[in-house]
Amino acid sequence: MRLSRYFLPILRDTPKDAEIASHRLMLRAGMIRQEAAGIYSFLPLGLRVLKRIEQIVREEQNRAGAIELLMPTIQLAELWRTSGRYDAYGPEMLRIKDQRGRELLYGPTNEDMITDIFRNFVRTYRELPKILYHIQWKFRDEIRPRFGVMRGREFLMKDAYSFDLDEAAARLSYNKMFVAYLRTFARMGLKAIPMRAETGPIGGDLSHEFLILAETGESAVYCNRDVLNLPVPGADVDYDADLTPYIRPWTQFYAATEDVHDPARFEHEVPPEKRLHTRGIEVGQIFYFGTKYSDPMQAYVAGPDGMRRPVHGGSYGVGVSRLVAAIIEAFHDDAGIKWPEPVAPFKTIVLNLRQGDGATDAASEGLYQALSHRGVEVLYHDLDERQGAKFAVADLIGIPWQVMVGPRGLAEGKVEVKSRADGSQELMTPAAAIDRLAG
Ligand code: 5CA
Repeated sequence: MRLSRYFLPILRDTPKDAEIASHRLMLRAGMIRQEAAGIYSFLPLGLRVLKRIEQIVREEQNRAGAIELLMPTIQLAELWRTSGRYDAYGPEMLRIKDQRGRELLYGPTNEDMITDIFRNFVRTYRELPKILYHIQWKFRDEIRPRFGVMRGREFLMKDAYSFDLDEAAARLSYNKMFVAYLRTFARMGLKAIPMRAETGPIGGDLSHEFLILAETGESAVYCNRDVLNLPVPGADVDYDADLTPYIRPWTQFYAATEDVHDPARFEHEVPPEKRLHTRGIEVGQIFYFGTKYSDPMQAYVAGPDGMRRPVHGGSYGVGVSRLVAAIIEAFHDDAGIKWPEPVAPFKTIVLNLRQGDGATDAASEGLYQALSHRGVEVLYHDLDERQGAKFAVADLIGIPWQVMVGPRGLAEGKVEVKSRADGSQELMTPAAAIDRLAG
């Protein structure tokens, strides 16, 4: 992509009302624009990151055996009455009427709808277990939307729903999602820690929140420092095998959010030097809620004995749009964002340091073409701007590799390749740079 043809509305000034780094950087880097309180457009650069996060989430859901579908954002109020949640949900739900006077709502979550789909098609235990998921926009009319896409009103969520014959089977589904979440966040470069959590309006008695530790996080957390060093299951994990050996290390250490924190237990279980009390950003939450929805909605299946009984369910959310901000909170410096490669909007940026100079233009153009042909996502800074301004933009938008093409280096047949992550720089021939970046 040539910057001269792209749409990258960089802001010069730091936006005044953005309180945390990720919000400021997303606005400055031209990733998002606020349309209303807690409602954002994702501009092209922001959308690229959102899509990459979404794809990692999708791949790990699929690997765990979950099946993707897509439910609408708009739902019937009637449906929520069948589960008894319409009145219970409260003012965060955006209630709408269509022109025929039918009551609709903009979905804040989908337990009710997926249970309705399930009960319509599934009759027997032979079709179980099933985990269905979608990646869809949600609306929650938060009283205090803040920190940009971190706490929005409209936000993108991956929500999965499991269906099992009994509690024991449902716990296996819960474990699958637990492991899938460990892998999902690790692939984005994040250390997300599962912590025992409150279930809130989703219901149920077993829940974990996955949090990344950050001073700017909204949740207070308490844990044993040792959880920070636990291994994450590899890509070869067998989701049909017993997953408890992967999970037990994570659940044996104390790790709890404020809502369920037990100070006496914390002090009893965690030696003083291991106690960590800090803040975190919740990037995902998983719930087991038994028959909370299947009971009132009569989502029954016949068991091996022919008896019909309500299915046991769980739901599993990942904050896809929130992750864009959470990753920036974890990876930035004073100059800007430092994207981990797996979620970066482009892998490489080519900086033409003397636009209009025949040799520099030709070398930059050549690099841009060659990298593109080799399948590297590359942004070519081909605008007529000062060197310093180009460096600043490259650092701000955080592309992992910067290739600097200038007359001084070219005189020796070299370009400079700089890593945004650690600032290291290396002179090499354009051919070597292409091999390095396309490797
Ligand atoms: N139905 C369940 C699981 S599918 C559910 O809704 N869970 S949740 O309420 O915990 O939301 C799932 C994830 O969505 C959260 O962990 C969080 O990462 C993200 N999320 C929740 N509210 C917001 C919000 N206002 N803005 C951005 N992300 C949010």
